[in-house]
Amino acid sequence: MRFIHAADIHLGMKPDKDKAWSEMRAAEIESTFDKLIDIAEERKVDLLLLAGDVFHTPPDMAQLKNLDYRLSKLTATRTIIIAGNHDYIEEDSASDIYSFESNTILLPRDCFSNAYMEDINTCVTGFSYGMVEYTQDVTENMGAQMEDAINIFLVHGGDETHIPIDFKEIAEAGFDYVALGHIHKPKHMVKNRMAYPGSLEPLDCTETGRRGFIYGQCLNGETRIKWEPLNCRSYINLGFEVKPEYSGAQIIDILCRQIEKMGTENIYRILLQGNIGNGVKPDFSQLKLKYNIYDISDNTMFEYNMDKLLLDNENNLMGKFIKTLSEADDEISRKALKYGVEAMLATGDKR
Ligand SMILES: [Mn+2]
Repeated sequence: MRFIHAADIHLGMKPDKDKAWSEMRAAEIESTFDKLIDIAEERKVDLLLLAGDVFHTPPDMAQLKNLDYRLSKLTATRTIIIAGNHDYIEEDSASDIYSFESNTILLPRDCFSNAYMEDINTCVTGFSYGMVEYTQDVTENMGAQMEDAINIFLVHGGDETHIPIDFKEIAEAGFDYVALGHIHKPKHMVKNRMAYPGSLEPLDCTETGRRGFIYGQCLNGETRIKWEPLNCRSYINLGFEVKPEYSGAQIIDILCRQIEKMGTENIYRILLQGNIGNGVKPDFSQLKLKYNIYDISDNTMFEYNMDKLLLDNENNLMGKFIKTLSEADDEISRKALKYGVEAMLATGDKR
């Protein structure tokens, strides 16, 4: 029995709402999901397991019809879905009453139920959210449901307010595989037995690194899984050590080359550190125009020798300013010191 396990697709979400690429990212969430369906079809897997938050918000009829249509392209694969905290099933809501035409089962809300498929002798046990939060571990005392069958457990959650799962207990509950959802970073909880595939596309700037799905196989009582990347764009934190001899144009040029090397499709958060030459102000407008720049933090310090500056200005405003702010060793004071000294050097007014 071969399967694909994915979760946290968040169809309908528009990431980075204030950024130029927001609409494009919304479309990519859709197209990467289509890619996943294509892969399931190519490999003719027996099961497609979707472990919650397929939708970003509880879906309406039209969204469910779209999903149903897309899943109907699978000719050899059954899809088993649970609802998560984002797409929880309210009583009499669209997902509560929708009946799929494709070979798809959306497990019911607020209780554990089993989907047994005789031809592949596999029992999938799962729980759909019926509300946003579960502070109780509803998985307590759950175990493999069928003897002499492949048993798969489908659960969304794992933090305090979204089913605080006792992973150790579940690991020993006799399931051949536990397909988790909710945590957006891919994570193997127990080797070949229990895993979060992570979101299919990264959904905000904190979700750095690749995203993808799990391809697995249960054969003769043994489960093997492999995580595969699928996302089309990644968030990258790009740290850059500025040197005092760099001109502004040179800084921009080096950043361009790094971005070209790491992939122009990615979304960058740039962090400038180190010492910048006196009065050097890189012009980031071209960079922002050409690439996907999420933000730029400038933590550079001017190259001046603070001790010498203090000595030369012992009895004036600048000296007093440096002395006062140097004593407080926190981020804001460091920035204030930098901006203040910069302003006084620029105006030449130190009194
Ligand atoms: Mn979730």
